[in-house]
Amino acid sequence: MYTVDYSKPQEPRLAEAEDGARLAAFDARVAADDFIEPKDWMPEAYRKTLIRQISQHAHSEVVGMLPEGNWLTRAPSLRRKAILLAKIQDEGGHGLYLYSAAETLGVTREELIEALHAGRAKYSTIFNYPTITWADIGAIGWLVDGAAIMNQVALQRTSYGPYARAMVRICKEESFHQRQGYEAMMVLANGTAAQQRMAQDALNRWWWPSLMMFGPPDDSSPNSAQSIRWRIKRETNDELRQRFIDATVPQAEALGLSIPDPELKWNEATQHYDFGPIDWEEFYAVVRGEGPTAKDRLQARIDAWEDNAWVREAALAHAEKQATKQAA
Ligand code: FAQ
Repeated sequence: MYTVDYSKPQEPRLAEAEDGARLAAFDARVAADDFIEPKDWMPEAYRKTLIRQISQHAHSEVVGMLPEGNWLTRAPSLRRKAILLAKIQDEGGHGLYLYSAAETLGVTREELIEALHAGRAKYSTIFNYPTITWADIGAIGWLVDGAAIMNQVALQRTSYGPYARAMVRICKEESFHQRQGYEAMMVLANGTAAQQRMAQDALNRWWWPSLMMFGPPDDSSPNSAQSIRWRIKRETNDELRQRFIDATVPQAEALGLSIPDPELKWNEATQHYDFGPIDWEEFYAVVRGEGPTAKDRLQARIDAWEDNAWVREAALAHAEKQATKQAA
């Protein structure tokens, strides 16, 4: 069995068994944009990088259900409640596809979940911020799902087959998530003065953390260069962040809301928006587990796992009973 090892796979170190010919064949397949499949030979560092990234992604989806779950009982209408329920359910599904993709690399779901609960595994910084008002639910759909899609569209062509295929379906669902969030913001932004203030306040609080979702700047991103070579990542953190800003600023303008960045300015020469400095100290503090809601989020996951142990036990007992019946 593969043990979850979150130590950094900086450079591909070849074990003796991983001979040059197999590595050359692997590199050629990646360069030809072929998908690598679970039974194919792959360098150990490639496998470790994938387990790290896919499991962090899976954990993000599942922890990401919590900030929105906070508003399920307080959604302003039955329609909004039904939409939010469907969205949160989709996120649980995304977690399951991604855990399944990670399992094809020889790690078990229990090991991955244990690593999350023990604080050894990361999940996206964005889910360590509180959802204070209903507008935060609109802002999450618009900005957080918007940022997630920007990153995940590229991952549909990631080099590992099971991850790429999971991303195709996830992207379709994320697209609906983003639109429903934008539509909720549109209603607030065109509503009463109090609703407009609520929408602006949500944008003010979610804007910078959304930019941080793309990860550290390229010159401080230890994994990017190798992941791009392996075509696990298809674009860099900074490229995707810039694309997100370029797409989102006109959306904010259409809502009549202001992006909370006094340095934000269209640059005719680069054909991109210039933007102000991101507070990377805040990002690293949240990555270290010091985010405003970090402890609550992790505790909620641990409680859910423990309180619902009986469901897993019942499902396993049922499966065993069915297997015995079939064998008889
Ligand atoms: N949060 O060298 P890099 C969603 C870590 S899904 C926490 O640049 P890499 C859906 C990084 O792990 C959102 N940690 O790393 C939804 C690494 O640490 P390590 C999740 C972060 O992997 C919406 C270290 O910093 N999406 O939102 C973050 O090449 C609404 C150095 O960084 C994915 O996971 C961060 N933001 O690039 C659900 C997409 N950024 O492991 C509910 C897949 C970086 O070496 C509601 N993942 N770190 O100790 C990726 O594309 C990449 O993993 C990146 C990071 C781009 C996130």
